Amino acid sequence: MFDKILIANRGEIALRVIRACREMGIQSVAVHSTADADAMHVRMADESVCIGPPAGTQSYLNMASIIAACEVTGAQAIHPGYGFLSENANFVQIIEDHGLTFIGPTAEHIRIMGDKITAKDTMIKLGVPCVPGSDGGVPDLATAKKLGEEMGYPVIIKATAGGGGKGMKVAETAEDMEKAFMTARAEGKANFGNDEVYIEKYLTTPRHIEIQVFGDGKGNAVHLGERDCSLQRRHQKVFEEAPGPCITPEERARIGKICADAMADINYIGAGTIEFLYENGEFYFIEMNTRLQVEHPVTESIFGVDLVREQIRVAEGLPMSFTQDDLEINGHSIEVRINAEKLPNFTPCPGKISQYHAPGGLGVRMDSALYDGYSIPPYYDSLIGKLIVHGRDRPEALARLARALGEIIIDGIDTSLPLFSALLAEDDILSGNYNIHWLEKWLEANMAEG
Ligand code: MV4
Repeated sequence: MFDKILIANRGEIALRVIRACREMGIQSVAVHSTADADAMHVRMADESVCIGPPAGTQSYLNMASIIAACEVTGAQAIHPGYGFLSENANFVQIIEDHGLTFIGPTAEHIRIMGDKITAKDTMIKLGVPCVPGSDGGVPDLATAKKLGEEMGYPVIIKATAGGGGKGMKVAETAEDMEKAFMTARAEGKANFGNDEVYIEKYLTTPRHIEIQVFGDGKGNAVHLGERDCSLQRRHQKVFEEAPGPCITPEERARIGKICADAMADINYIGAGTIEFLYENGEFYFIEMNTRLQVEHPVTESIFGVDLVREQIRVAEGLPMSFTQDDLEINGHSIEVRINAEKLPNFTPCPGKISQYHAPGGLGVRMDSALYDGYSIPPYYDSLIGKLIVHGRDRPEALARLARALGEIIIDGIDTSLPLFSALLAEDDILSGNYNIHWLEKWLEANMAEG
């Protein structure tokens, strides 16, 4: 059993892991940059180690410093949180070479899912439904044009190493193909050092539905239903909920079993998310994330499980503390991401928090590393908190969200909070009638970006 875990992250997710460690009687080690000496994760952990200057590349991404911090403190395992080194197969390899344990999937699974062509190929073989498209990579423009004719336009060209919307171009017609193909290639090369691309039928109005999976690495795996994360701006999620407002229990059971069986087949270990586009009652796999996600609390709320605790258990070689039959959905949960950003342009807005008051009461969870007088440094992601509400049903969760938004005080900086109150006045949000394009269209109509 681990008696000390190092958390290779900062902010709310570092607190999330420290809390799980404390409940399990495990000591926690925080690492931090010089800019984060006063951060809450440093205060809350049992020990802390400074691992470098402010820039993420020199601190939270600095593998040598993080390994050294383990050796100095005697930590036996590393939890990567999300972002930073959480999906870096080389990091996992280095951790294992030092006789330490990575709390997450194997380097091999991270590598497979990190390359989207390999991921899709793997999922097809495992019986997971995918978006119709090219069989693997598309070598040249002539092949791309031929595929476009065969599949029918619109199609989408994606870089196999892509992410965050980079290296992804839609061709509405044959005339668009040359530019779309060349641009996707060039973006793949420039951003990820990989110019391999593949082609898919472009789905015009899907929802983003993702299935939470969890494996013990020994051939046992479960699913914990879906999250609807369709409300995004520039590929950043803004509002997430579980269960999905448009998914029936039968659909959930069917796609959930397909995902759990696939993960059992490959001996997947730990938490994973299988992303789908959902249109006209069909699920189409697009990619898999081999980490704990930002929005995991909505799943925790409706299933009453602690996913970080389970990650630590399976990393120790213990079984998961539940089986598929134990998992039952209770009510509805919604998360909103609170960013240090100024509307209407979502400009990053770091600075000093003059006053912070977290909302509370029944069904309200606020995951944040803020405190009165804290200065948000300008070097990292603008996420400063997640408000997660839970109710017996969706209307109750929405009412709690509105109530909790009224209680929050974050003074001294601008935040994305006003957006959420505005969204709660929209019939489409109240009825769950939205797809991946809804938020961008709404922002265009209501925010008049300056
Ligand atoms: C698509 C798609 C439509 N058809 N693939 C965006 C980022 C990456 N995760 C996959 N993405 C998309 N892939 C096909 N075949 C539309 C998107 C997409 C999107 C997906 C999920 C959430 C928001 C989105 C916003 C724009 C485009």
